[in-house]
Amino acid sequence: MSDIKSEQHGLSRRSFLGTAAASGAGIAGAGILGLAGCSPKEEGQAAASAAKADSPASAAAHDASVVGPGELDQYYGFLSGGQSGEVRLIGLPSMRELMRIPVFNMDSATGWGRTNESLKIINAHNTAETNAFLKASGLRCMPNGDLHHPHLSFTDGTYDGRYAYANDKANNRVCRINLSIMKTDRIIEIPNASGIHGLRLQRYPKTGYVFANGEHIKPVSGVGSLADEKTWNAVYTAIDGETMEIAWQVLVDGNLDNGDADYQGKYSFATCYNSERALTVQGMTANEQDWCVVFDLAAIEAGIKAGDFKEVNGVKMLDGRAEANSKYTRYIPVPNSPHGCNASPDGKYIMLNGKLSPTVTVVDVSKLDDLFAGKIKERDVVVAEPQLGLGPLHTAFDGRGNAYTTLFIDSQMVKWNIEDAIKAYKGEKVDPIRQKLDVHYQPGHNHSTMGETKEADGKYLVSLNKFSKDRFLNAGPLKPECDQLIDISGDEMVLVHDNPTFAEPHDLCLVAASKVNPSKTWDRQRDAWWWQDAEEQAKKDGVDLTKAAKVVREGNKVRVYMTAVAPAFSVPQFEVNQGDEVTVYVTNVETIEDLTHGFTLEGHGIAMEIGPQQTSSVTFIAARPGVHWYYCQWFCHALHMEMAGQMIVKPK
Ligand code: CUK
Ligand code: CUA
Repeated sequence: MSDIKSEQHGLSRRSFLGTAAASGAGIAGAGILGLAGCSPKEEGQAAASAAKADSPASAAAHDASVVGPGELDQYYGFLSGGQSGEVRLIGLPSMRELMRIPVFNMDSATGWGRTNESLKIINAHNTAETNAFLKASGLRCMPNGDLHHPHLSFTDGTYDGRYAYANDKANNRVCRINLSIMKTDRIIEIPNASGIHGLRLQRYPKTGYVFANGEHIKPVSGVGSLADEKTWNAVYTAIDGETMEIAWQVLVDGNLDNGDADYQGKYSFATCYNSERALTVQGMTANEQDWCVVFDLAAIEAGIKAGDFKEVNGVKMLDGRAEANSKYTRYIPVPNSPHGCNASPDGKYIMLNGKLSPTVTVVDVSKLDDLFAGKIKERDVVVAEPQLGLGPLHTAFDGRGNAYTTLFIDSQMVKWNIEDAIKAYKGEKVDPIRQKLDVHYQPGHNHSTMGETKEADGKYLVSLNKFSKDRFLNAGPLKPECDQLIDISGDEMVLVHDNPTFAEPHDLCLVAASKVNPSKTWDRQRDAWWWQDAEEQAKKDGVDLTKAAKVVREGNKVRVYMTAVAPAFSVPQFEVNQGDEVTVYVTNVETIEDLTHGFTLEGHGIAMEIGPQQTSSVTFIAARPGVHWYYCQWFCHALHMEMAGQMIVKPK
């Protein structure tokens, strides 16, 4: 395995690093863990040669990513924020960050996780256990999340610009982002499953189902026993993308990792790295082969109709375990602890990335009917298994028959031809590998423009690298990640740009700009659901939110209604008693774009965004006697500093 060389640079630091990593590893194939086997001296030498090797190519092609002042990008990128819990919107090819969309985090700028409107969305579908936990902990909402996989809704195999969905591995949640306002509009917690990780969508006829993999095995109510981990299971979940209700769950064996769905609307897939059902690294990596679980969607729907399920914590759960010999699932053996799972844009193949095996396993989707009918065996659906390099994690496509796989240990992108890989598997003497390109360093996901749709256009590929090491000015012990842009429009991949990113992009979607059309301001009619509670309360108080300047007292509850028009709040001062429960409603009545106001109340942990035509509200206890200024925290006018007021809190 260690003789795979970089075609571009001969035996560069990558093969060197890969060799060191592989030989430093104690257990077979666990070279990923062996990265620590690379000494600082080796890293330094290697880095110097890498910088030299790359400079001609990057300099020559640098222009390709320059989008001048005032010019617009051609693609949106929906980038995961990993353990930052947010989604980031970037532009391609400039790789400029356009926006951050808070989801599973709390956000100081917009008040996400603090405003009444955001808390309602965040907490609306918590399980009873989570609500009890929040209460016991004195938390308003889960303050963190680990967002890996943002993906956009489909109609007929391509993006329809309606929604994005993403997972939270840390707190077992799935979100939906409404692309017209670029805000999270639903968050649901998934019961029964643990470690919601892989997330992909039904492509055909539309989304449809949102498929979410439960990564961690645990005792599932009514099936597993705490005392015996061999009875623990993972749970695969299908969510209705329109209602955001859980349609069904399937009980499966082994830790589910990543997933995808076909282009025909018949099957979905999930890789598994722990067929051993072990709880330790040694145990999980013991087998030479793990598997990919295939789900037969029509069979599952028929099973639900026929009542072949158990209701577990309010969810319909079918039995798809390996030993159950279920009609709902098949387990395809795949070497070795496979990770990424990617459908090719021609709709023909599913790529299963070997991670601890240097191979990608290619499954022919057209053979799955026969597999489920019992006419062929599991491995008969495999039509290629090219050996590509060390640590294949994820694969992207150019729509011209080529695949691009990230090699984590080799720190490379490998371009290979799918049909040649199939010929080689049949025994023909062809080499499917077209090119290997160094990336910096240790790539995880990659994604090509429109590459997970039938409209894959083969223009750009982004490599999301886990380590930046020496690539940027040292930022301290915690280094940024490194996102790299690769031009794939020609015969050769060319690295054109890289930039640092904060913790920690896993995945992204690259969408033609024409597919997404966000609004320029909020729409009081269309978006009324956002401030529905405020509207109802205002009606009871005889207040029109868009004209309000009113303080309403009801016992120890105080409601303050105001508008924001540059450069003033309609209520410049209000008075409450210490201990009152105060709700402030602010409506921004500006009609022009980019005139966002804010409301920050000093000393109360409160700040919120109020976009043009939006209403935002926040509730708090006036526990601190004295004078507390509130001010607009979005620079909106020459008199922005003067856009302020005072809350007077009279002591008890
Ligand atoms: S996983 Cu991160 S590199 Cu969560 Cu998609 Cu593969
Ligand atoms: Cu309104 Cu600053």
